[in-house]
Amino acid sequence: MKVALITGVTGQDGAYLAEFLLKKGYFVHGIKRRASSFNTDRIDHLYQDQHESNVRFKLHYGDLTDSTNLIRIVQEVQPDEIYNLAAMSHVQVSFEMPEYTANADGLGTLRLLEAVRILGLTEKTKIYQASTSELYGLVQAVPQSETTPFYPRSPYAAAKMYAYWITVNYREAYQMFACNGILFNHESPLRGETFVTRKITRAACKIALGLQHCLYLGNLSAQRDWGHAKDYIEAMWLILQQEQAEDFVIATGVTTTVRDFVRMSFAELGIEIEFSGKDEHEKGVIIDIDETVIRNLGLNGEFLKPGQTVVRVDAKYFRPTEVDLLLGDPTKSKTKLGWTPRYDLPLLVKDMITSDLNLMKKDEYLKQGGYKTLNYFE
Ligand code: NDP
Ligand code: GDR
Repeated sequence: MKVALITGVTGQDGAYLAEFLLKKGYFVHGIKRRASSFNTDRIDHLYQDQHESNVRFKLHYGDLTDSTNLIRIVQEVQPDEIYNLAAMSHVQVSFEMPEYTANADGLGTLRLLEAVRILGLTEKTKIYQASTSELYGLVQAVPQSETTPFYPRSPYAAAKMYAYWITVNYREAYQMFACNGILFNHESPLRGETFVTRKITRAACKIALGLQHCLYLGNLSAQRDWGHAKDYIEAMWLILQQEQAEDFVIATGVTTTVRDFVRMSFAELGIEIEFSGKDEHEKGVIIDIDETVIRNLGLNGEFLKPGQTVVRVDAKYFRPTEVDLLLGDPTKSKTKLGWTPRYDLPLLVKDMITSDLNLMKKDEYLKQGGYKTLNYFE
């Protein structure tokens, strides 16, 4: 039985990857951080009682900032494959926590590579490093491929740049099977709530149900190449199944503005939005409500009125330095890995809206039923 170790198993990609590898028959070990409350929502459905026989999923407490902990886990697990997905992954937050981001995202990768080397596992253990399209940063060329120069634009991207090169270096210096997947943005119903797509799909559903009035966003003109996380974790696995260790761009080859993602999300709920104004004054106004669609979705729509502003720009969401345009060239992954994404953007938006609508309807139902959250401080 193949053994995989996933860092960042409690995150969006970690959850999908763990499920995918379990289905492939792997024994999956995951590293989770100790937190004061439960942080395993995304993987609770995979939980296996460790007292049962045939257990194939095990969690270990750990942190990428703790070398001795990583060495102990790698020694205990003896993994055939390591997927290093753990990171402080929020670009805007990295401007507020640059040193921690460098430690976890940059040095954390080094610590893991060193653990494998020190333990003499360089021939056994393959390593996948979660690299990112943020490395391209300030646009040098489009579409961006494996040969496009990097120009990081945030502490996050600078830390990931170190992780990228140290992975390449360990491959060349110690003949380790260590690869970078340069993944463009990928989203899903499990996406963290503060990344722009999920923030938009959650808010659109809440607004449609009258649970929220307005959505505040930053730069609506940023363009991203958005895919579905389910497709992207499969590419991670394919990268480690190749004969040779190499780096791959994983992307859809289609780019879209944040503004259009907003339009598509509301349209999925039967709500048409028109943007007016410019830059920080830009507003998204409802121009039409398709009552039939709203009714078909089981929403009453009574909260929405044509002319109502449901999106506003707030300067606090702008970043000190922005990445304006990401558009990936997936030619190499398509030809060498045989990787083809199943989701396009409209399908991704549909999946996220369907899921968030279900979540929000639960909230609305509880609210209508008079349920109130307990206040422990009263
Ligand atoms: P998430 O933010 O959803 O998950 C990050 C994971 O890392 C969480 O499990 C988190 O734990 C864990 N983590 C954070 N800091 C540490 C630490 N110091 N030690 C151990 N674990 C830690 O990210 P995604 O799943 O979206 O992304 C996975 C990886 O891929 C990340 O490295 C990200 O930078 C990279 N990436 C993501 C892309 C995307 O579009 N999603 C695109 C390209 C790259 P906890 O749950 O406790 O917070
Ligand atoms: P990104 O994702 O920075 O590309 O990093 P995010 O969804 O945070 O931002 C995408 C674009 O949307 C603009 N934006 C906003 N972003 C957020 N979060 N909140 C807002 O209110 C908002 N308004 C506009 C941003 O300025 C940006 O241009 C993600 C992460 O998953 C990284 O870990 C990963 O490496 C890259 O994708 C590829």
